[in-house]
Amino acid sequence: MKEWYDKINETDSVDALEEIRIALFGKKGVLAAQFAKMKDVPNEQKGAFAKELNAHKQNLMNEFSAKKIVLQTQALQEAMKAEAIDVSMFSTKSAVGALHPVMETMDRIVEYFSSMNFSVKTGNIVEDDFHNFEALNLPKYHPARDMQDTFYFKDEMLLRTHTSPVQIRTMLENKPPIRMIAPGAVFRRDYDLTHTPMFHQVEGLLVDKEGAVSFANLKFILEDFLKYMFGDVDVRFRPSFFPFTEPSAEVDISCVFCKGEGCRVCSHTGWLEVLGCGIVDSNVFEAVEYKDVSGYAFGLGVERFAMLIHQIGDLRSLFEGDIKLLEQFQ
Ligand code: 2NL
Repeated sequence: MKEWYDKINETDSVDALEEIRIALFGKKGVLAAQFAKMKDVPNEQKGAFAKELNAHKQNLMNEFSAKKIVLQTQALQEAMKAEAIDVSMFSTKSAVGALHPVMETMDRIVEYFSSMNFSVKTGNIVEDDFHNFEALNLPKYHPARDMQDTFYFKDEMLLRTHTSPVQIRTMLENKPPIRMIAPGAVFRRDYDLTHTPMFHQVEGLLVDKEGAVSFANLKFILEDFLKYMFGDVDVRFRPSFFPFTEPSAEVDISCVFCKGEGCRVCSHTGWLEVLGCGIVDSNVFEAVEYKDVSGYAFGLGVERFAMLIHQIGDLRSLFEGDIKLLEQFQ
């Protein structure tokens, strides 16, 4: 019997202990075999034999139970250690959020004009024909509408092709003077290297008394603005045409890639077109019933600004949600 105490004590796993239990206490186990010997023991010794065997049985069962608790506790602790989750541990690669380069650029544009006392207005993305076209001197069937062909709903409703309807609504709801910008998403039926069907615009409008607003005022603020955005660049104005301004101009900056030397990006001209502007056409003021006023207006594409600031080659990459591109602007 003695060796079974040692066996129990030396066991180091729950499984091995279970094998001992079967070998010792099982139906065909060691104890059962000892009790079976009772019938061969002379009668006068049976009492002492049974007493000793029962004592062993009781002691072995106590040893077994104690060992079982020790081994089970040990196994549980090891399992808990192995499966433990350290909730205080965090990945060193946790991502840092950042504004999309288009939004960051838009914020910077808004910041400049806010500092110049322009108020910031937003409006509807789904507009009607009057506010998007008619009031802006773009009558139905006017060929200039082709340039801005867009997405139509029923009943002359459409996705706005510029943020100008915000200015029209602001003029209809307020008396002059007006000094505002309208940032936001606009839609056109275009898709290539430099055009996406949705892009962002900031348009500006300033209206005051007749004779109070000159092209010189417009020229000053746009030059100052472009130097704020692009640093020490040259700025030039070229005559152009927009239906809603007369006279109109396109504004170029000296190429930010080659400093005006001539390169692929500026088509070897040394200049990059960044803005359209002009003196508000009298037909626009007529449409909103403004009398004896003068004003200037301008419009720009935010994606184009973001591309030039961050030197991004393909406009479409700004809309692909590619984390590798976006991470570069954190
Ligand atoms: C461009 C050119 C421009 C305007 C937008 C405007 C708005 C009103 C009245 C008159 Cl309510 N003009 N906006 C004027 C000139 C140019 O945008 O190239 N945009 C991306």
